Amino acid sequence: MVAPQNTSPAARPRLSSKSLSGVKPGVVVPAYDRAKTQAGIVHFGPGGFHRGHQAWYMDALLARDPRWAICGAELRPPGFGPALKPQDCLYVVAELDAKTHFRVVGSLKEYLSATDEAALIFARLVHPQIKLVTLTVTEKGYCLDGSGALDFRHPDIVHDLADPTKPVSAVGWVTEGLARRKAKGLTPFIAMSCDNMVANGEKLHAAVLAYAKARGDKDLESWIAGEVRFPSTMVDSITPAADEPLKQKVADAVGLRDEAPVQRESFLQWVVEDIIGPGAPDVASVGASVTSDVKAFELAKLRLLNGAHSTLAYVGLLMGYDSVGEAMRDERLAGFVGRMMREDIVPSLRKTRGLDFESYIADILQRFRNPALTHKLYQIASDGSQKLPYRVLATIGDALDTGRPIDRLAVPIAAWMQFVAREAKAGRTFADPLSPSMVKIGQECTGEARLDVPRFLAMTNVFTRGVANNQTFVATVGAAYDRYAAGRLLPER
Ligand code: CS2
Repeated sequence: MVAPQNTSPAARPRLSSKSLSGVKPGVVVPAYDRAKTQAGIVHFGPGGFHRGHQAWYMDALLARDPRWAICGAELRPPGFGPALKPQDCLYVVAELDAKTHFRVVGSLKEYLSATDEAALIFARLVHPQIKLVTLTVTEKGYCLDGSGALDFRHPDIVHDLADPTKPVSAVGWVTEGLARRKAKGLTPFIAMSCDNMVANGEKLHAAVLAYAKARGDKDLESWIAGEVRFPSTMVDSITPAADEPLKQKVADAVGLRDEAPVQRESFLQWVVEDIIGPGAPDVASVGASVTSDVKAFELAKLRLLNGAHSTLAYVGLLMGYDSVGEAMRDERLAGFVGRMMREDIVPSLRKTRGLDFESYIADILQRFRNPALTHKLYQIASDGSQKLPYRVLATIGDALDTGRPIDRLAVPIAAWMQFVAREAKAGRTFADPLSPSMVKIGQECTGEARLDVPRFLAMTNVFTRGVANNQTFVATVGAAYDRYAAGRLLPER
């Protein structure tokens, strides 16, 4: 009797430049000679989202322009370094959707650690071939306060201002990189945020300028103000964190073991502000949209898709669901989210060419129902204190300013508060930079809105004073909070 073949990933050869020719038929591999590519981009935060999104676009572009390989710079090592380096930074993107595709991406040329390889990262930042510096460091990675300005009390910024030549923050790295290019008489690189924040380019620009000013370097400050471009972007592709079942799926489909695969839906969108201009990679030639009106796309995506995601996360977890797909199978919850998008969020958005709200909403809800992807609600629930201001509270602010009802919009906020209370009382902490204060507030919760809600509203980095002191807001969130305690979170309609 023939022994069954051991198909566990461990039994497969490891993905690398050497083993690449051994991939199974149908698996797409880089359509260029990686040895002939040059790094033209330094990317801070080369995590799963970046490797399934921007690195994918660059992988396509490298087939016709070898100048746009990526040097990955990890600010929170080790990250994926230990998994990717033995694979020559090759990895598989699994597109899991109505159709399934597997592609080996080769655009990530290296993966450098900001703690052990800082000198190498600086050498790249001052290399004339490096034209673009991009970032996916999450909302918290910009060290901004509740108003969106650089937070000079943030420990990373305090650290960096004490010695700007040894930065730990993204703003510190970008500014020091620019300072060293200026000192060498080089043209600046373009600095481009690819994170889920409204006006992410303007925010990075303002943060870097404020930081340069605080360094007391007037010349650098005016050079940055005059010479450096900070285009805004909108980025979109649902990318659940990788897990062991994914590694097995990839090993079966590709025939090689990948310790750092990426899974995502087939939907992919990148909208880039047209100030990116000359000297930048031709991203439009590989499917990105370059436009002067990024803001309308950012607002729509952050409020409709990410706002709905955060609502499903907190309400879904409180209702005992584990994933987006599971929560969407609850027709009451899915119906509620659809109504909130159409009736409460769309009125806060600005129309623009190429964006039809009704079909956009229908597509988003369809994407949430993708049976091929398991997107954990806990993953989306992380960093709530950083995400809710852009995703829900800004929409509430607009509704309050224009007298529109906020009954539905208040639900994700009340759900977040109830989620914090539940988790804290269960002795759990939060994947959130404000976890210590959230745990304290959560543990003190009584279950009564009149006592608990004011404690949350005192979080000035989350709630603007305008919203926190608005009686309609306080009363409506309070009503939703107490409704949950009475066992019914969703409003009648
Ligand atoms: C999600 C996003 O984890 C989250 O907060 O809402 O990562 C979302 O999947 C992406 O923004 C989709 O483009």
